[in-house]
Amino acid sequence: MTDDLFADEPPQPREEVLCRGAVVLRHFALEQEAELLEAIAEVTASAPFRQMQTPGGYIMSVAMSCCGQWGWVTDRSGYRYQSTDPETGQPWPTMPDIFRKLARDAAETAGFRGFEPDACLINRYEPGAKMGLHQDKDEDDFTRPIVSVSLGVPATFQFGGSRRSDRPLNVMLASGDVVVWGAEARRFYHGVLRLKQARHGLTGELRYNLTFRRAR
Ligand code: MD6
Ligand code: FE
Repeated sequence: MTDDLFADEPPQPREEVLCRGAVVLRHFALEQEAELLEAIAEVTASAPFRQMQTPGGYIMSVAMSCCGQWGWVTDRSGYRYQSTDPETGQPWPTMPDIFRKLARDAAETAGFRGFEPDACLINRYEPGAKMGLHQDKDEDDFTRPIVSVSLGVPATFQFGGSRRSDRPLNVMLASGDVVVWGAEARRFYHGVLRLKQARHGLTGELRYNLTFRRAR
């Protein structure tokens, strides 16, 4: 950890392998933090954050929105991708270029060339919000990776294995950290522990997460 010894230099990106197919790119999006947050504000002005219902009838503690050709939604009838926002009936907002380029560059850095996301899920965590262990398995092509960008207050990301019972690794994700996830890790269980009360200069008490996928 040499970051703070050179406090007048921006922290240098660093790669931490979690397992075959999954890597954390520390600070990868840090320079673009403010611009990414502005783009989130623009997208969610037309597709507002909402807390969706799971098929089992629970209200998710994480508020979500989407942009791009496909949006991920859940309600009593199940999880799915759809091209329109169920709240407004309108197509999801266009994926901002800065999102698309970041996702592509991060994927390439992790060894997945030519990643063209058609879906971006935007998660917003308030203190106390969490996401239980789950697999991302509603996409058509599991040879495509997922790119996940953390912004704002840090969170503990849990990263398990192919079975729910596999004991997860706890990984702290700070603002600007990017996780790229593919190959044999693509369907591994993962989640986010209850967000602790903390402050970030640009987001206050909130954490945002962007997950980019190729849905179709
Ligand atoms: C989050 N992330 O960090 C939730 N899924 O808020 C995810 O569910 C996720 O970070 C697949 C790959 C990376 C992720
Ligand atoms: Fe996920």
